[in-house]
Amino acid sequence: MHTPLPYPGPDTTGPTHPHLDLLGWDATWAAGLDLATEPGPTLVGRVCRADAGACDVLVPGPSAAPDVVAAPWGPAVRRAHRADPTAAPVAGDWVLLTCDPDAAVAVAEVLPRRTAVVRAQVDGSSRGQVLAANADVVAVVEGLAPDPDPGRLERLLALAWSSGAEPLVVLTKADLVPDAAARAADAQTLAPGTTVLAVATPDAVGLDPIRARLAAGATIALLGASGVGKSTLLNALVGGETMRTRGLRSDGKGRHTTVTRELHLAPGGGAILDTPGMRTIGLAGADALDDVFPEVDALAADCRFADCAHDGEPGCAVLAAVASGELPERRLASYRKLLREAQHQAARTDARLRAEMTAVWKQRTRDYRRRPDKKR
Ligand SMILES: Nc1nc2c(ncn2[C@@H]2O[C@H](COP(=O)(O)OP(=O)(O)O)[C@@H](O)[C@H]2O)c(=O)[nH]1
Ligand SMILES: [Mg+2]
Ligand SMILES: [Zn+2]
Repeated sequence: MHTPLPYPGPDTTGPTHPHLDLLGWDATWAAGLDLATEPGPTLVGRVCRADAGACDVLVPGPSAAPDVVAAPWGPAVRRAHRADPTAAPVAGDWVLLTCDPDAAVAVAEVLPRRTAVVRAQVDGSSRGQVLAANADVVAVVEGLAPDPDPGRLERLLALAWSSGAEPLVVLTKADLVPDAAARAADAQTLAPGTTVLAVATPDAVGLDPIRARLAAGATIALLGASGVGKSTLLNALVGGETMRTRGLRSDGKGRHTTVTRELHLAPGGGAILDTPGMRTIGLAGADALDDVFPEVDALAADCRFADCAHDGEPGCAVLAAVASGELPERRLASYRKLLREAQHQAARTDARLRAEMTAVWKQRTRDYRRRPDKKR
């Protein structure tokens, strides 16, 4: 019996596709993927909501409004996830859907991520958790009232820098303090090299630079504690109500209207990735700390010992800068705290990698013993 193709899909073989562009697709993505060589009917889509074992995927619709397809993980994705939990599709991921007429729609492949916001797992596992995929900008959101939390800002900035995306600091609730500009300048000292914006979201003050990035097609991930104003900002940027999408069930039968949940399309282009406000956000690696603390990194070049931990060693230029007042003591303490934490996490990851290598060698030894020529 012939089952109709669940989602027919437009021709996406060109360098870019206008309807895919609305989801954030660009020439670079297109260059990395030759749909003509993909086996079977394949459709490109972008994950807007992720569950264990399945996800909602935005796919180009016949009009500008995208369709959303509920798609379970295909066998290759399930295998990849077993080997590495971070391989599971998350909001922002670009995926290939198989829409074979004889089979249900499924996620065949997650395209390699351009950027990923990864936090260390709270359960102490050595694997990270991907909070957002393929953001062009990671906005660290912090409120101006109550006062911004410097340590939290630095921690989230480290996540933003290590994601590979462009970091941005957005200070909300500028309308609640008399001296927003001065406070933004203070916050700038916590984020050297990063653009810091002060916004009053309900008054739409200060949003233009963010809107400009969206209009240029950027995907912006919002990262911040609960209560800092992420949802308010999201609603202001997507116009209160997120773009309506046409719902399409994976069996192709039913159709219902639904609203995207984690990836929100801005009406004028671009997308916003909402992340849950988490109580604990552990660093998955130390690689970004030099970006978050560039002045500490620069001072460290003058320490007598190349591996100086700035912990009382003789000839330490960093401690000298603290003593002279050039480097705030809080800043060094924060750097060292994040460094210790990241090194601890790195040691756990190394232990896992060593265990995995041991398993690989054991398997190779078994395979070797089973080789036919060994039996002769
Ligand atoms: N005055 C003012 N209030 C804000 C601003 N942004 C958010 N809020 C308020 O802060 C509270 C928490 O905001 P919400 O968006 O829910 O924070 P989320 O937990 O990060 O999503 C709400 O009562 C908002 O109305 C702002 O720029 N100015
Ligand atoms: Mg919220
Ligand atoms: Zn030192």
